[in-house]
Amino acid sequence: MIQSDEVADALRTGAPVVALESTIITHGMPWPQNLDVARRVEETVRAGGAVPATIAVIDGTLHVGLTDARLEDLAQRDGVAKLSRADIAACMATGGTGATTVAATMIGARLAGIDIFATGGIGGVHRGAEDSFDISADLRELSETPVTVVAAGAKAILDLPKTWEVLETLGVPVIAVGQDSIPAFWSASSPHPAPLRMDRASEIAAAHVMRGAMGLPGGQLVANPIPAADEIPAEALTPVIDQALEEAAAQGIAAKAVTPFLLARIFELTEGRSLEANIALVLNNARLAAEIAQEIGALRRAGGPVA
Ligand code: PSU
Ligand code: MN
Repeated sequence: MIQSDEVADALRTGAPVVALESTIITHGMPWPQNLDVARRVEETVRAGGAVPATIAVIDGTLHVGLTDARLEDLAQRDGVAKLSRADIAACMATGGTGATTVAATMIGARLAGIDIFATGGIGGVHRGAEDSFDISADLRELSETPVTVVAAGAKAILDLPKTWEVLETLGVPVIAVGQDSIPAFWSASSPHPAPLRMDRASEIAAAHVMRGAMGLPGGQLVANPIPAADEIPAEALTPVIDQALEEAAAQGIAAKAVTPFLLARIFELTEGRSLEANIALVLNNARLAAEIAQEIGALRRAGGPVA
């Protein structure tokens, strides 16, 4: 593993660090906005008083914290693999280059000793999963790897009720921030009541440290609503999502190609509007994650929340 100097220094001194995924850059957003967003997310983490650690596998080496040159190269390179739990070790063993999904970023963060990670949305149970069995490895990772993930919920391309049921079955805390429903990515609220609600970063940090102290495996999903000004109403997106899903089915898109295909089609069909909202919510998540990282650091210095 190669850590950037900045990340290595922060981890050695106990300064706050926020992990960031790279699949959102390579498979989640189009060039060149992807590079711009990746840089802005890193700046936002810094402005929040934490060190950003974007994670990726480059030529067989796991990088935790990318130089700007590596970030730029990754953002425009063709043929970068999409790595989840199933393929990250194989990619490293064979000298490959790949971007990390939520699951693989959690694995990288844990290896480096990073507690918290910010992204846009997690993978989940796909619509029609009762036939396709397509359930993202992100869900199981959340139940196994002790990293707190800040996201704006999950996209409506998924079957959201089934996604939340699976997380409950797996014992993953789903914490809505400052509201009683689970946010639905482009929309701040949803009809799904949140299993847990917290209004302060310090509470989320305390719950994270408490889980660690109890030896509970797995992380927490912090579901942070998109800022109201950036929301897209669900009614506006429903026909677009339905069209993208129909096209995916007609073209036989399957397995790990499904999520990138749907995201790309929705960006095209909304003429970039979905991307603007996506950018706003990722930055909002980076801000909250930096705050939680600081609170976790303060609790660790004080000996944790257990008296
Ligand atoms: N959801 C988004 N944007 C993304 C992804 C999901 O709104 O970029 C990416 C993340 O990297 C996530 C992955 O971990 O897609 C899930 O892919 P799959 O459904 O194949 O597990
Ligand atoms: Mn899948």
